[in-house]
Amino acid sequence: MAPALALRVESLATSGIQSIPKEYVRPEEELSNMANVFEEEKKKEGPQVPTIDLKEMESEDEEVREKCREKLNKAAEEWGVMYLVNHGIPNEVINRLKKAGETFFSLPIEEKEKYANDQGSGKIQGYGSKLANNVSGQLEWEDYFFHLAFPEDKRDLSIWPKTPSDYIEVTTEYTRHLRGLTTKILRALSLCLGVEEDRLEKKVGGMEDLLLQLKINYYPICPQPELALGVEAHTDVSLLTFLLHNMVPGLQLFYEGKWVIAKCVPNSILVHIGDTLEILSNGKYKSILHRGLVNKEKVRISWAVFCEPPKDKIILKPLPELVTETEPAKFPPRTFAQHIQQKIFRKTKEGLIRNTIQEEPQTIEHKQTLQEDSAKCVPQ
Ligand SMILES: O=C(O)CCC(=O)C(=O)O
Ligand SMILES: [Fe+2]
Repeated sequence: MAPALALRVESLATSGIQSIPKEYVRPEEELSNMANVFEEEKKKEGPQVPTIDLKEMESEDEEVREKCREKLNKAAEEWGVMYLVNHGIPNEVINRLKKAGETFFSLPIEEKEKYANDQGSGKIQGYGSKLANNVSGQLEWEDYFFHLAFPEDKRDLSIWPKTPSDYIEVTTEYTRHLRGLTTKILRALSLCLGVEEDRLEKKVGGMEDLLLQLKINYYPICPQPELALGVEAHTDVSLLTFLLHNMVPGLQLFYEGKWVIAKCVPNSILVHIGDTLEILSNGKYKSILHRGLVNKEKVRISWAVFCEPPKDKIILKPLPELVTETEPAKFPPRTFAQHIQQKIFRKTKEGLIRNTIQEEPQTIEHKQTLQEDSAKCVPQ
């Protein structure tokens, strides 16, 4: 069967259309708080995503380190997302990584198509756009490039961009730094949870099995940003997600019942607690709902690195040390693949209900195809 052809959002955006095709128009209930991102970003009032200064984590003074861990713990409990500053990754490396992604996306679409993924046949790495799932037909205003970046022996460098010529070198350098930072954060969070310092790192597979997957999100200019979403509301399935962007605002976090825009904090990396960590921590840490807005003026690019446990090798469930009689396990055991599958299944069901399609026979059919599909989906 020929691969399903995805329409690139970039080609739509540059075609001169004044209104967006109906597949990109979000349903009424999603259209709240989609005000102008640039004005929102300037506002001083309202809740602000916490900032963790990692220099304090390295202090010689145990009291300073302890205070920093307390802040990290609070941020992970209350928000499930935070900015990391003084994270130790050289600015020069980050700037080169961004430049490489921008250069790739500035190539003509025909050039990028040479790297197109084929989601239907399970080839999920490469250049892509969301395919309409047949439930709601709903699409997102973004194209992306997705590939595994760590461990290095699991990478398929043949599908990485060849332009710019330093793409592999700078991405490798960034991911090595990020892998070190992942260990640092996992050690601190383990201590915050009151378990052995290397508990989380070992639980999720350590250096050999914990995967870092890079997704460069490319959000073209949108003629009707008040009707579209770059990325629809979701929580990340990962353990942690690290996020950089080109300083164009767009990320919104659902905090205390309201959408809050993430400020552009220079030299910071934003980190999300994902579902995997929410499960391991028995719900102490939250995987926050978030989405990506688009705008009329500037292309937005973000670099998300998802730290994920292997798909089938590890059973995810609350760490036994955190389960007590008064705090029973809040999540039944599952593999990472099963977790993704259950999530897609729930979403499909919601879509079916929304579209008032007869539920029973369709649901069973979808469940079957989704079981096959769960291993082949590009995370958000
Ligand atoms: O672009 C962003 O800021 C968010 C992207 C995101 O949530 C994702 O890729 O999972
Ligand atoms: Fe996300």
